[in-house]
Amino acid sequence: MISKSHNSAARHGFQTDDPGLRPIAAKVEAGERLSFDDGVALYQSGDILAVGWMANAVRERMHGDIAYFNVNRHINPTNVCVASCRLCAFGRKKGDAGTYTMALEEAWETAGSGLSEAVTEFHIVGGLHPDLPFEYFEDLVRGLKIRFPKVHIKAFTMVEVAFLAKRGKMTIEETLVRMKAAGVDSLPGGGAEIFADRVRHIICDHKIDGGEWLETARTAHRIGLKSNATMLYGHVENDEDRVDHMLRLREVQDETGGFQTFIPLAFHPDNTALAHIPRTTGMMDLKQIAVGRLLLDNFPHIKSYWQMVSPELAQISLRFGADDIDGTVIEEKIYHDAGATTPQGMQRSDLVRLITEAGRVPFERDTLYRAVTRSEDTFTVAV
Ligand code: V47
Repeated sequence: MISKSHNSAARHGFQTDDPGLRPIAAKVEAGERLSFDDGVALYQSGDILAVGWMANAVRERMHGDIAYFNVNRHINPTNVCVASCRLCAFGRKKGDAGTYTMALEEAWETAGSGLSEAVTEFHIVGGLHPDLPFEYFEDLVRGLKIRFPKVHIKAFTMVEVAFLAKRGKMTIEETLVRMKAAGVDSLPGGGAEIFADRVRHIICDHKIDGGEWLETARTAHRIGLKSNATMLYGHVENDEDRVDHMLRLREVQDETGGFQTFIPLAFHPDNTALAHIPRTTGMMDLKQIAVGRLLLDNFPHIKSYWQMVSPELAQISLRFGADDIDGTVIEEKIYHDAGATTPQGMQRSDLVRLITEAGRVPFERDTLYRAVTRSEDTFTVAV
């Protein structure tokens, strides 16, 4: 067990030239919950170092110097999608150029390819395909479990679950129960975007609304499936929309305790219908991590997903509230279709180096944040 050493934030005093941050700092120090107005004030402050200092203090209180990463592989079984989300460059209409749908054998083969070290997680998300039957997804997961019994399957966003339920004429609960029986171990956090209707109508009009996303998460947690939660920022949303999004997540988490990690996702505009929107900046990216850590006091983990914000910024985020930088990924399609210039994947050793050079202690986790130890080309999870 790696000890959690303490604690650089506590050693230095809080300083700010923004008087609006002082009452928030007092609450953070006392471990009090922040309000909606506090969230907006954090966003509106230009003092990123003071906001980051507070977030780092909370992060160190929870995790000491540990920074988590995992060895995972993304699989996107299809890019055919009935929704035409303006935010997305990945989905394509059936029959359009550039569509693909993996045959099951192909998906299983993809799962085992390109590995230099045994992965502990398959992360599976894809388009809302109009014709693929529910059994395709069950068989996909069952086949993976047979071939890779030790690998955790984190599969299908709340949006995919709700779509498959509707198409299969099942309730959300029936759908999730069948997925779990097939071998789904937890759910990724995608499709949350921004919950506010005004924003959702612009960026992803065809998706389930915010209330349905949260209800699907509640149901997953109730039947014993953990999940993550994302927030897509840097498009047409404002500070209030982001704070509202996080407080709605916090409310569900108070009820269920089923969310593991909050992941702010930086909007990539290239090749989307919102291509005129400029990319997010470093200040904005760091702010999301820090405000997320401060508002989501009941979320155990805040992930700075290196694919989204660059390895360099993910590394710095480890001092601005993040305790996790995600994984090796191996092959990423969704952001690369939208212009991401980050590598498609990283080696385990690259992640360890990023974390170590940030002065943190690398901790390889499985999807449920249990310690992973390696020998040769296999691994063991501490239970
Ligand atoms: O829901 C789509 C986002 C998400 C774009 O749970 C875009 O560990 C930026 O959920 N620019 C899917 N973002 C990915 C996802 C995820 C990723 C990493 C880790 C986890 C986890 C979950 O990608 C979608 C959407 O919010 N997305 N298009 C775009 N142009």
